[in-house]
Amino acid sequence: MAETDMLADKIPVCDVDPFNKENIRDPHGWHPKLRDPGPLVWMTRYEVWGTGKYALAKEILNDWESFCSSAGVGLPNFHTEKPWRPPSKLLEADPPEHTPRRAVADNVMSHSNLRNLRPVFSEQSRLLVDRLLEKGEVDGVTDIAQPYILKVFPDAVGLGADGREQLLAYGNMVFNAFGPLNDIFHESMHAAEAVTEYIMRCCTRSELSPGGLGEDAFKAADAGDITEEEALFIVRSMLGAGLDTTIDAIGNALNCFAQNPAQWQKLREDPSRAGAAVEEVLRYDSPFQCYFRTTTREIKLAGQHIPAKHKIMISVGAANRDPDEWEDPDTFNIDRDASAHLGMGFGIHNCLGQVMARLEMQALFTEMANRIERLEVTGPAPRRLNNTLHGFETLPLTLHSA
Ligand code: OVM
Repeated sequence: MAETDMLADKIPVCDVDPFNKENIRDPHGWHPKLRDPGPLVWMTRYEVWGTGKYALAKEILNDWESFCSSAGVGLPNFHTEKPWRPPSKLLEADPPEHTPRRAVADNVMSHSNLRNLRPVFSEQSRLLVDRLLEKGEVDGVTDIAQPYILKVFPDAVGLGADGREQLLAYGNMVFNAFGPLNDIFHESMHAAEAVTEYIMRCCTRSELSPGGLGEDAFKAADAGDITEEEALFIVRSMLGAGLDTTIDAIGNALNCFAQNPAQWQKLREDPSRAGAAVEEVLRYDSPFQCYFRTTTREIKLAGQHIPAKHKIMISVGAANRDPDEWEDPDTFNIDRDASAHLGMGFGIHNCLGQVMARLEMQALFTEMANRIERLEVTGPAPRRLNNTLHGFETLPLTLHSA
């Protein structure tokens, strides 16, 4: 950008660093500085565009021809920077290549293909709550969210029991790599080689147990719908996207309910509200806070002329609390219809695992609501330091049995 354009005061700017530790810990604290100057702002720290407005975020996500994913959906621009791993064939791809892969992955992760998992998740939730109530004093991340997801999700995909903790290290790397190459990113890449080797092994056909979702992806390759390599990458996408996201969502949900006891009581009175409650958590405290698109051509957007190959940061965390879209956006209220939130994206790249994620969370919160009278945060709950995920490192809780 020519500096004179900026000085002309025509382009609203935001000089916040979304990826410094303070702003990562408290994204809602700086979001007004993203939303208020204008729908589309120039982010001086990284020289990218940005939006925290709901309507504009949706418009961008809906127009994959103008705003592509193949240049990466993080801050690194694949036009000029080498991706840290072979790009995802789903997330970091555009039509037409994206289309058949996504169709297969959608089938694998569809309601009908996952229908047998609901009772499995309910049973695992029951066993987990048994253990939690025996202890009473627990950690929402390390005793609830992590063990639950590390059990049910890899089981569903068909992974072996050994080495699963490496899935967390991998997720941490993947979601850090959507941000800048800062200290947070570098620290998470510490064990990259061993973790990547584990992940790639998990994605091979022979490692995946029969009857799992991983095998389903390879069946589609057998049927000729996608290539063998594409099937492997679909499994890799599941392993990158399927753990940290839901773990952070569960931790955020537990915190929301602990801080808002009246909302927990509402859920207890009618556990069938678990579905609506999950949507409100995803709106109010979105786990995947921000990602990017890249312009494919020169384009006029929100009154600004944007050259081709420019990055635009889309802060769904900010959009999900945009006062132009939501009434009392900073209030956590499970009675509202939050279903139009952008916490699971929008458009052709919207969350592939959304059926699974909802089943997991609804099963857990239904079981907890039936058996837990009250939850209380009993100590410091440090936020997790990740460039794009918003969750807790730990969340000490007292659970009061019903
Ligand atoms: C992928 C991938 C990894 C992480 C997240 C994600 C939110 C996708 O490898 O396709 O979507």
